[in-house]
Amino acid sequence: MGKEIDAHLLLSQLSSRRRFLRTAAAGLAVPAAGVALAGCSSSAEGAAAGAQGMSEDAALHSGGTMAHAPAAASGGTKDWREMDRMHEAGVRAFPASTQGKGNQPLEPKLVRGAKEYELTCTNMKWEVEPGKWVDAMAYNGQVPGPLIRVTEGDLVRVIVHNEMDESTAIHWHGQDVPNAMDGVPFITQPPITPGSSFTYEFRATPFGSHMYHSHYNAAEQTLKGLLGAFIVMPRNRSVDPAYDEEWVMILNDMYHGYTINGKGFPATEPVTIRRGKKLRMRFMNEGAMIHPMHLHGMPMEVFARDGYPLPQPFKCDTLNIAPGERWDAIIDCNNPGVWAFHCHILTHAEGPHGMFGMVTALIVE
Ligand SMILES: [Cu+2]
Repeated sequence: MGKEIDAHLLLSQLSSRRRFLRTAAAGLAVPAAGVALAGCSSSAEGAAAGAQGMSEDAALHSGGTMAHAPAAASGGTKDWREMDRMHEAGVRAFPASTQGKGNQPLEPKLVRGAKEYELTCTNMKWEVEPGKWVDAMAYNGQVPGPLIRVTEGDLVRVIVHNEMDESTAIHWHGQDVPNAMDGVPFITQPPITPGSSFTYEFRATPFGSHMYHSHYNAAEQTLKGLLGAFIVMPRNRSVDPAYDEEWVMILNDMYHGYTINGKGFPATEPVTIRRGKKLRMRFMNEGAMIHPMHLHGMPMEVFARDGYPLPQPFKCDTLNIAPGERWDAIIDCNNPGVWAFHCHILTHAEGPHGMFGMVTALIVE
């Protein structure tokens, strides 16, 4: 079942851009996207901030986290036609292609009864939006790092090679590991120094949506990309609600702007799903700020927090995800269309120049 879901997810990810473009070419999706995505604009704020006279280039390529924030008007004349043009250009560019893709499933080797993985940490440049390259720190050249998926009770071995110019260590966030495997330098292990390696080994428990990330200079290392999803499938699959596809949505902020799975809008990736299917969301926040994720058009039924099933699932349309938290939800995809899916701290999502950062779309066909 896990394999099926993997293949499904991968397929949907690979084909979503193609399908989006195809329907757009047929003249179907673009008006729908325009309508759906325009629904979250805040024109008054935008107009006020538009008067700052920031150049389009500065707006599209600013990596700064606050560069898009609506600020007090500093004089000048707003040009609503120009604002409309920039808003439209952003939506038309979506989903924009960029180099590099994070969160790719990593296959283990079976070695001495363990699922063995290798992660290599490097400094690199990462294209977070079209043409915008940022300094990143990455596992296996991906931001977020590769997705590791195991089954509850599996013996997991991860060999970490540090090819960066500073030390590091990995914390297995949400896993009940032996103390020595917890990944906190000078508390549970020596740092993994430049050029050296360290091997983590533990049994995967508990099940659920978990994460791994640097616990050394983390405010820089994790926020620059040393993070990833660590998903533990339950041995008894009936503990999960039924679902057809899943969407791992990793949030990050600061150095790379506001990102979903390592990319900012319009380079974020939509998910396309058939009407009537159930989509499982695995939200993870690896950033330094809270991000209330808001889906248009359909509610989410939240059933687990930090991997632990809730005593009572609840419905919402905006789910606040704090740093370190994971939330699991089911979306009953019963409302066709292109639906904006974005952080509702609006300074993380939309400004006078249009949408940016933590914005993507759920496309129900
Ligand atoms: Cu946010």
